[in-house]
Amino acid sequence: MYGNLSVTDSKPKRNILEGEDPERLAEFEAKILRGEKIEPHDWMPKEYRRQLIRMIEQHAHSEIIGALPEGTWITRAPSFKRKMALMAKVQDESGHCQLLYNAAETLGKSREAMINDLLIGKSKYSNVFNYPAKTWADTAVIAWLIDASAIVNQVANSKGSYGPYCRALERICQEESFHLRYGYHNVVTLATGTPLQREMVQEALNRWWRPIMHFFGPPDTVSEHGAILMKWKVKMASNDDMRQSFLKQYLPKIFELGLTVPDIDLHQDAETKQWIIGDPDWDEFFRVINGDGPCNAERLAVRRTAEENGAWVRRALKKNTHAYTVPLS
Ligand code: BYC
Repeated sequence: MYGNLSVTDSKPKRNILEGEDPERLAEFEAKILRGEKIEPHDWMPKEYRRQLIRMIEQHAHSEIIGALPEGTWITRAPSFKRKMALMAKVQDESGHCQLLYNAAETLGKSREAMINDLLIGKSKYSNVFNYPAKTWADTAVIAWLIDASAIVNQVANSKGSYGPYCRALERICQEESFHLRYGYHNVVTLATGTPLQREMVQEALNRWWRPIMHFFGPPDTVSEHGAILMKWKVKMASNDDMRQSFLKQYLPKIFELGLTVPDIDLHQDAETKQWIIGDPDWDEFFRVINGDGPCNAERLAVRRTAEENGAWVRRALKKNTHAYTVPLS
């Protein structure tokens, strides 16, 4: 199903639970099994903390960088109504990153350290935001299908084990559902518009299809972290299962609009009804997430400039915090 992609067994596996107290570990795992939430002051294994920081931090970076491809279209939106809606969406995405950085901070990594790791290229963020939004139709496809992908993933994970992350995801998903409706409305408008508008939206879908397949992460046979994250209910389904859930929900809607996807091997298994996709070029996925995508350098450069331009505001806020602690008489 995925070309020649396979797990490499050459790396020796480290014991991720080395040094953990077996009794506390058993108690922690039993709590998760009972469906209870883990809160910041509860005991947790080091690996649970490390994995959560990695995943929530990547998610926060994805939101802040994710505002950029659509953000470039605010000034070029085709009507005042569309401009207002797009501005609200971009603002929401920036709000999501605040919620997520807050959730990650409860695990002990400071926001400054997270931002720094993003800016020096140490931390990852979602592959999809390293591609350009070439036309207005690209923003429509992003808002519909990338937000739909995010909802599939985040609604499931909001039922997970870490309290602060789950609560942030619940709020985020409510806003993403508005984004999805907005994106779908845009896509329908273009798909039922002039032949040129139809062509534009089909081209945008062709450009975004493979990155969207990559969005859910590499196949389960290759996913490094999936097994432990699912055991500890951080991820509520595997990458392939999330991808399948998206395909089942959204392929019929795409076809209903008379649009196609650029995958000649795509078919539905007659017995299982599972969608089987062709190889979406996993080499490209790994190149992009490791820094060599069409827009990686540009995206980080924009964030670095924003960080530098905002430094004086953060300095001023820090100074004023002291002023506010002095009681007014
Ligand atoms: N992009 O072991 P695996 C949004 C990395 S933003 C980049 O399967 P895991 C929106 C992975 O990190 C929402 N990297 O990983 C915003 C790992 O590398 P490291 C974004 C990826 O964690 C604005 C390696 O590949 N969503 O919706 O078990 C506007 C091996 O992977 C990707 C989230 O962040 C990727 N797509 O599963 C519009 C959801 N996939 O860390 C919309 C939260 C994998 O070892 N995250 N990698 O160096 C997750 O659910 C999981 O982390 C993933 C990956 C499913 C993404």
